[in-house]
Amino acid sequence: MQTTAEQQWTELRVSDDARDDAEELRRRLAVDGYLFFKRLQDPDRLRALRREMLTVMQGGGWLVKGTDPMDGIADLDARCTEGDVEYTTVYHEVYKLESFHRIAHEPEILGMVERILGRPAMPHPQKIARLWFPQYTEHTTPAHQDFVHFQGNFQTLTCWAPVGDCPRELGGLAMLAGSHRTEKVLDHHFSLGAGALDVEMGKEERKRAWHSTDYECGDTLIFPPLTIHKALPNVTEDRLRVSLDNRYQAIGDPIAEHMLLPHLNIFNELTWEDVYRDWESEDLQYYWRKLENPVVPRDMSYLDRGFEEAVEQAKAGDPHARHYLARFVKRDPESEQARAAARVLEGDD
Ligand SMILES: O=C(O)CCC(=O)C(=O)O
Ligand SMILES: [Fe+2]
Repeated sequence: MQTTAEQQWTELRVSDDARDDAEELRRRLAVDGYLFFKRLQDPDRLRALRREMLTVMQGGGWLVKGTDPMDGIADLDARCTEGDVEYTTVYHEVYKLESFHRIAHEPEILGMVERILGRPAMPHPQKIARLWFPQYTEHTTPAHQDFVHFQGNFQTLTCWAPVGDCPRELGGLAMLAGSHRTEKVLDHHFSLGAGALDVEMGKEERKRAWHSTDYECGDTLIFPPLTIHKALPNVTEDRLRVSLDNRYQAIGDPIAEHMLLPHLNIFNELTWEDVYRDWESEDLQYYWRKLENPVVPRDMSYLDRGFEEAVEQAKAGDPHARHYLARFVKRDPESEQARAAARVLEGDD
């Protein structure tokens, strides 16, 4: 058992010994609710991507001027997170990198997913990076099940990997081992942290142990959409945490419509055309259009309920809820939710 000021956790179980054994991989996934591999992905390729991503972030003013982008030394005055206009602006520049999309298609990761699923698979078009500032811990990703965000089907797998080393203080992912065994989507509630939804843990969940590790570049976690997980807080003095969490599904299974769009495009309508503008090759552009996956509508009820809770909490003066609502107003003042948020923040409601 490892202890930091805020967390207690057990080391993640490493499944390197079972890499080629599909049956054993599925058995472990059924027990633990995750699979963890050391250096499943090529660390050099991830380091090259790290340089590219952080160079864009430096250009966007997120890193201390004159520092090596590889060090990821954040300018604390630039702190922002998902939902903030300032975050989307720089994030979407990172999002245009061809290499950031391509890395999700490498055989080392896609092959592993196919072995686990036992079917041909594809990465979701919506790739995701997390660019998490230090000294900003109230925005840490709370405990949740991915299904509330990504939906589609229950076989989808999330693959989380840091882009660079990610020791505990940088705030890597922690898994609630075995928590997928509840076999249902649990209630989630408003939280300020990334994703804005915090799972309501039942008696069974509270008995379970958190598993995490000091991640090294290339290490990869794979888990299904009901496993509860969260990020540890980035308690470093000045380092950005950079990670990928891409999703994979068997070809032919349903996919939720928003997973066909660029991540966070609801905030500024970034299109695939925008993303592809400077790409050198076309093979990964619109690749999913050649594959048959039934598209199902996005279920907004989880986030809508969180919004309603934030409204109630903001009325009672909760600073996190007020901060959350203020983002809606800043982002798109004419939207229905922004108007409701403004009324609450101005005290007219
Ligand atoms: O990296 C994070 O903070 C959150 C990632 C996450 O929740 C996921 O990979 O599903
Ligand atoms: Fe997640």
